[in-house]
Amino acid sequence: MKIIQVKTILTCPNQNYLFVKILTDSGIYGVGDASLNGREKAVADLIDTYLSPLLTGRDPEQIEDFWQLVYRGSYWRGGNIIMSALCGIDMALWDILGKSAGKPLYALLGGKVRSKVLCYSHVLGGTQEEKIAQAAEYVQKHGLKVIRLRAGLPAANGTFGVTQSQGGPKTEPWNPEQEIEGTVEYFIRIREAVGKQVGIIYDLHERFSPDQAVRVLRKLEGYDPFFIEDPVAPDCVGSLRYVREKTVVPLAFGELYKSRWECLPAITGRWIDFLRCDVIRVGGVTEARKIAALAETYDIKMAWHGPNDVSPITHAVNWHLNVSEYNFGIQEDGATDGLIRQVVSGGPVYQNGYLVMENRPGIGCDIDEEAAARYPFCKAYIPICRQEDDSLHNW
Ligand code: CS2
Ligand code: MG
Repeated sequence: MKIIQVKTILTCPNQNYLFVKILTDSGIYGVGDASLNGREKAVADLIDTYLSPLLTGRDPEQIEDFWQLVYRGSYWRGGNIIMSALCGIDMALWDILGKSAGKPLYALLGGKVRSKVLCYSHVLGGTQEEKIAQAAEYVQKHGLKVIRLRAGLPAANGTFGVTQSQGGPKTEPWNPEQEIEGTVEYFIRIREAVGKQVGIIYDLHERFSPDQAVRVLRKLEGYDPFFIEDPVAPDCVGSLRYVREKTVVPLAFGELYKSRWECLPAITGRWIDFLRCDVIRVGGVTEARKIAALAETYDIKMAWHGPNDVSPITHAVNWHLNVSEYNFGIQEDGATDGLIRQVVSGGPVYQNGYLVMENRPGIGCDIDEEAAARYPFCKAYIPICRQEDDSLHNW
């Protein structure tokens, strides 16, 4: 079998996505997700200009060799643009392998060790009262066992990108002292509303400095968080260790890591309980399974990043990893309903607190290219944060 064409598909069904479709001379094709919120075109150009010519004429089964060719062979290793491009291709190659073997991706990864995937969803709401009502409804009506709250403005419409082209990023305010108080009060109110049996995750979204994060975490210790996500930013590696040494709250980290080497200090130092890498950011299935194996070696559970800004293709890949990896923890289930469903079919489905998926060869998703063309790319930025003195802060 030989690769005859590599297509990039840039589309904006309410949110920009970048897909890769790899066609072979056997008629089998594979699909992958290379979306990088706010930088989609840069990734598409890398694939179209540099990577597609390297793929054409190759045997699609040589997945590891292609991964190494892009990672090491370009000399300039890694980074978000390269790894996202590599991921879109890597997913599509695994999809081809599964389809040609007539097996779902999880079977290629060693087979199922569980039948369904525990998941959590985001409490969005508007006012705090609305959020509390929404959390209670998630649990009582929809059977969610774990819910997720978030620091700052919630991931509501427009926060993640886009319904129309933007001239520049939207600015949100950030006041750390108010946020420390607000975070703790909000968590306690939600705990009272949903009861003791429900897991509560709080994504601090890299917003707090190490000392502020410790203040928040210590105050939350008595309220049993399932885990606290990204209490600090990843730039200063030692900050996570500083926080870890001062609290007993379970910690989750990793959505900004771009390789297994970046994960190493947190894994080997046991600074975290859940590793939350993003399959797209780390370069696809090939790297994801190595990262999961490394984490398993150190008794750390996986909680793959699954936000609203990745497509059902990535949610499906997460699902295949989750059912086949021993050290599964939980899966983030960012909403994938809405217009994207016109473009991508397949992917996991929510059922009473878990995600389930039909048995199909490969990843189990397909792209409707005509539907994608109906929603053209729309330039948009991730928002930014500014403090009261106008200084820029992590969003
Ligand atoms: C968030 C992400 O889901 C999460 O945990 O941190 O939604 C993140 O804000 C987005 O992926 C940014 O595009
Ligand atoms: Mg997060």
